[in-house]
Amino acid sequence: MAENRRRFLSRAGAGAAAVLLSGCTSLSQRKWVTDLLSDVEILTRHAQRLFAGSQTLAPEFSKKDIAPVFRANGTLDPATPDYNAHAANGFRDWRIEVGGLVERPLSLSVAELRGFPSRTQITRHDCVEGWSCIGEWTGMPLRLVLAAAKVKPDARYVVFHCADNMAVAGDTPQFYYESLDLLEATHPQTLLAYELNGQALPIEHGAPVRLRAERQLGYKMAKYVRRIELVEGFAHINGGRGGYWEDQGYNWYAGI
Ligand SMILES: Nc1nc2c(c(=O)[nH]1)N[C@H]1C(S)=C(S)[C@@H](COP(=O)(O)O)O[C@H]1N2
Ligand SMILES: [Mo]
Repeated sequence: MAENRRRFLSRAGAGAAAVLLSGCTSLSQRKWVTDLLSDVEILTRHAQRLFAGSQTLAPEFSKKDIAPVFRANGTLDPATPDYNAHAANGFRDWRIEVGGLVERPLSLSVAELRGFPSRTQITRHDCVEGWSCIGEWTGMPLRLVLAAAKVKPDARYVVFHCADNMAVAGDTPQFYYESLDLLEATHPQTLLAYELNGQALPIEHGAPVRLRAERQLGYKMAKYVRRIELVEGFAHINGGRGGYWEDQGYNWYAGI
């Protein structure tokens, strides 16, 4: 019974999000629509957390369910001179900076990430554009990174800054970014992933390291992570809504 209700709620939530988000490029220009979306979002978040519990795991699948080709979406190659140089060097010198509201700022290479305990999970990726794909991800649980950095008590969100510039050539650079609250960031299935299906992460999927947050829609899962920043709020970052797509009108809370 509880299980049925949970399934119903998560489907209803995903359905509502999909309906509200379709065609949101033009709708989101209107302020009343985004205000309404954020009210609905708060209700959805509260309802889901009330019924689903804070640490419920997203479903995991078996090897036979893995898609032969994992679909790629959004940026497929950041292709900046800096990124190209790192790629040519097998990302040996790539470092992820962890800073902001932490007692111990970190700078982690991919080799160092691989030295921590890892988690491997076969999960389904759901994109708001209406496709899903099952793949096997391996990475370092983000909660271990946060524990190593010693998050300060006033931190509430984790912001992921990426290496891909979303602005058209000639415009002010606008790098992809995303954010999670600490509940989602410390969830056991939230990883800094460096492998897909047992291979080093390919460039189109976010090499060398991308976020996996398995209870969230695809756009939350930042690829090409360069910097992780602990903050009290994100109003001061770019458009102020906590992510590149959120700044264009998507919901900040993308729970499924
Ligand atoms: N840095 C960055 N991260 C990103 C995107 C992007 O364009 N840039 N696209 C997002 C979207 S909408 C989806 S569905 C997934 C796609 O991940 P994939 O290419 O591994 O399928 O990455 C997300 N993370
Ligand atoms: Mo997506």
